[in-house]
Amino acid sequence: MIAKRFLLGVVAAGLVLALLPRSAAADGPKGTAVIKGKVVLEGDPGKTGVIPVNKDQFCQNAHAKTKKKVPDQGTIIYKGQGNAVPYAFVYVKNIKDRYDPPKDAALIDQKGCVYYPHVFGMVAGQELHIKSSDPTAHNIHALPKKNSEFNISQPKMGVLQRKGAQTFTRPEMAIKIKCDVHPWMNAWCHVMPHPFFDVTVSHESDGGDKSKRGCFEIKELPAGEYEIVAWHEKLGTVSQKVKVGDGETKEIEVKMSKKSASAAQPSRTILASSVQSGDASSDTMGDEKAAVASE
Ligand SMILES: [Cu+2]
Repeated sequence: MIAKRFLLGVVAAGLVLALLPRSAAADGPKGTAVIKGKVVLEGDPGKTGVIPVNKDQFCQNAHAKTKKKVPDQGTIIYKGQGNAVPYAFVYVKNIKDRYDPPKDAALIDQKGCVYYPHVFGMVAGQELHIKSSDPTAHNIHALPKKNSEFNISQPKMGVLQRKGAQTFTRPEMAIKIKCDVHPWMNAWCHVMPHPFFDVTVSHESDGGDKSKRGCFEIKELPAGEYEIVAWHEKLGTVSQKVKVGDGETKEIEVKMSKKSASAAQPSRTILASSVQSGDASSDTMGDEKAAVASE
């Protein structure tokens, strides 16, 4: 009798365990492998585009102190640093496990009528907080295809963090984010099912380290053979296979070119009047020899 009760207890405990929500253990495996490297452009980068902030007095004033033209972030190539490509989204394609989103929210800021960061990644389900550092009106309009669209007006400075309101629940590449008040304001959000991605380092104004421009690093990978994909809004996507073992760091160079642009997302339109002739790059990037990957 006692043995029978014990057996029933074991069966019941097993049932409870089996019925526990899978989310309790949804986070996929992490490891100790690292894949890092640099994204570079092969070929002539052309000139850096300039955004027409002068079409709005507030936006113009916000940049008046620096007396520099405001670069179109998607056209910046660091010619003086081996044609380093900033704002490329680099990710691992063939990860089968699903991962829980991090508890910390991602943050996008509207500052001087420019989005920071210009390109970012999130894990599906992660919160997105939306900040405005500008005492002028913006609206932030996300245009996903697989997730819910949102369009929020932001008449004041501050951080919007309405729980659940700005979350992309499904993986989706290249969600365009724009401001309907200032048509040059654009950002790109990539929603991934896992955390194995990075954005190549950009200008210091967007949190970049000058010595690491164009570089990326994907950490905590389980050992394996992976397809590494790099996406850039003007240069399209390229991929390569990389095999990496436990505790190993593999360094790669990712080459993009105008040819790879044929598979690109639709390019942002830069108003012809906004692209200055002459050496806008040295104006915009200070000591940079930045130049544009022309369209
Ligand atoms: Cu705006």
